[in-house]
Amino acid sequence: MTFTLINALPSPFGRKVAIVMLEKGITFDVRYDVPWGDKTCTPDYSPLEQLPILIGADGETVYDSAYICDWLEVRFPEPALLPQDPAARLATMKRRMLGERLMEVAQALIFELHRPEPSAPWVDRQTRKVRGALAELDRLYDRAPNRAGAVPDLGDIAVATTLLGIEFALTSGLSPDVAVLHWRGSHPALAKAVSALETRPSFERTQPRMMDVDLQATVA
Ligand SMILES: N[C@@H](CCC(=O)N[C@@H](CS)C(=O)NCC(=O)O)C(=O)O
Repeated sequence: MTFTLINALPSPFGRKVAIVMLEKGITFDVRYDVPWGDKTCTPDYSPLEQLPILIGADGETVYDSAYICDWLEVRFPEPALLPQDPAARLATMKRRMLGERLMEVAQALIFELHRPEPSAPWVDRQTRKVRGALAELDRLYDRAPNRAGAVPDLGDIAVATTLLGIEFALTSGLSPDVAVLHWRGSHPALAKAVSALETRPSFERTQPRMMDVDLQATVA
């Protein structure tokens, strides 16, 4: 059975799904799309008009990266990316939730900074959330240092794709250079966990790349 993943080259949400599929050994084709563009195909498959979207050979469509990962875990349970033990499972789900929410607030901050007149209170609010989520995740990884050497679970994959997505946004110029987004130098436990994952084939094969996206035009 072959899947098609509708994705965007720089998307951390799409990368997370691609990594989960590679870790589970699921074969898939990729179709690239720009969801903000006039020619986007996302409305044909998702009422939320966002990618990633997974299309099965039977035409079933699955959307929203978190739900796609859950769907894959149910349909393809091996290798398991969520632990069975209840405490470990909840810890994984917490890291995953923080990783996913962090990407959303970082994205909201970046979008706001692209506006002609960013709202200072809104920027402050998103900045506090980014700072808080990074500090909490660093604390969680510091308390569980063995995560850095373990086979990644859904929490690790969500956290790492978010952090690497933020880093890519900075280095590619998608994001203005704001201090709070430079997580690597200031969060040693996160830096260690991400370094251990970056060299895995699933991460190497899904490195983010630039696409022709004009965020300023989109948000202005
Ligand atoms: N919660 C969604 C967020 C996905 C998301 O923000 N995707 C972006 C591309 S990276 C998108 O499609 N944006 C278009 C829009 O929000 O209208 C998920 O996890 O799948």
